[in-house]
Amino acid sequence: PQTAPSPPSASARCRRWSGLIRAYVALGSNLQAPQQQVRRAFAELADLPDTTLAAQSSLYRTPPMGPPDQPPYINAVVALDTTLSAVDLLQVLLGIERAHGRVRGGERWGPRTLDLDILLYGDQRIDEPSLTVPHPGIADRAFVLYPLSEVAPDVVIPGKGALPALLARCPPDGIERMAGDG
Ligand code: A4P
Ligand code: MG
Repeated sequence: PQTAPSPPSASARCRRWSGLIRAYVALGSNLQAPQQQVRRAFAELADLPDTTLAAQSSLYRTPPMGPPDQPPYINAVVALDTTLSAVDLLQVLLGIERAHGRVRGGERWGPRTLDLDILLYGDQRIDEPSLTVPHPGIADRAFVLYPLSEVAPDVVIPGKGALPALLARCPPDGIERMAGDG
């Protein structure tokens, strides 16, 4: 007797080519000339294969979340149009972090030269050991929501709601949009 083919695993589904996807990536840096780290990362993201940099936010100076004895962060968000799968996008982002001398293994939420997090990948929800999308912290972090609102004011975050409602619940505590970047 014939058996039905088993459905693809979550991992296989997320690796499958799925056409052009709008993804949003958060950038953060608070070590070694953070503004330059973020500006350099904009250029590197614009050069990624199979990917177009569709929009970039201003830079924001933000108070550190986590251990308070670390420098302020520079944060920003970009919109990417990509045919890379979510896991391939994560791999190229980790490569850019490594090229910026990112060292892992310090304290939780400790300082870093460059952090690149996938906030959204289309309207997909991904729950794998190495990748959670939407990014789990997205809805509570002013340093993510405010720059995101510059590039995607009305975006809907799967499982969390529309951005304007999330912004209304998240005061812009101490974050400062820097003039002249964008
Ligand atoms: N990973 C899972 N999901 C994702 C995703 N959506 N995007 C995995 C990117 N990576 C994802 O990441 C560890 C692993 O998470 C990756 O290898 C990937 O497989 P990591 O970058 O080494 O860990 P992390 O970023 O240090 O940890 P965590 O807890 O995610 O930290 P956050 O949430 O990124 O916070 N304060 C301000 N003002 N601004 C900041 O940007 N950032 C942090 C770090 C702390 N305080 C901050 C800021
Ligand atoms: Mg990260």
